[in-house]
Amino acid sequence: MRIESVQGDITTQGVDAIVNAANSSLLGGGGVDGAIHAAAGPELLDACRELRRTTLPDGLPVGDAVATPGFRLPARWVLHTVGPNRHRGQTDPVLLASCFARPLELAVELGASSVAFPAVSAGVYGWALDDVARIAVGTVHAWQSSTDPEGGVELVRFVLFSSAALDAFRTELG
Ligand code: AR6
Repeated sequence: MRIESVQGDITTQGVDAIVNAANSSLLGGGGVDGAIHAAAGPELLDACRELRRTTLPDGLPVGDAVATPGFRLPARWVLHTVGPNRHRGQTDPVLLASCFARPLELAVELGASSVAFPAVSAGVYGWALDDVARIAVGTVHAWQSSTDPEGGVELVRFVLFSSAALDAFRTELG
């Protein structure tokens, strides 16, 4: 499995699945969530509303993930996850690690072989970029060494909006 980092906009990535840094409501927001909904079109909000109506009436728990189609995005799937919000005292790194592990598990279930992640929780949810980079890269490395190298996810790409975020991830990736 290849792990890489690039600076850019996750909505334009030609990968099988992109990860959304959503909130528990799944009904949209600002940041990367707003950009993904804008690019995917209104069908994405409809799909999220349907999840709330059916399997997730109480919303998506912090650290979990759920898939929808990508609709008008180049990516076939959106894997919505909910990062811990430091401003609400959610400081457990295990919760943030889960935001990188759960989408990879979903990707395997869906047959998605390339996955792009943003810096989940590094924006509105207030985690330091260095902490997010360390936890994200550590989680993907651990996941890589615990899974079958044949088949499954072949590419993980961290897509960072700022050069500061790119630097933080590049430092961790070595
Ligand atoms: N592509 C890649 N990265 C982006 C993009 C983009 N188009 N836009 C922003 N980022 P945030 P969070 C970066 O705030 O901290 C929403 O309102 C951004 O610079 O999007 O998990 C949700 O609905 C930052 O480094 O997510 C939730 O309520 C990173 O993505 C809440 O924000 C994450 O910033 C989630 O907060």
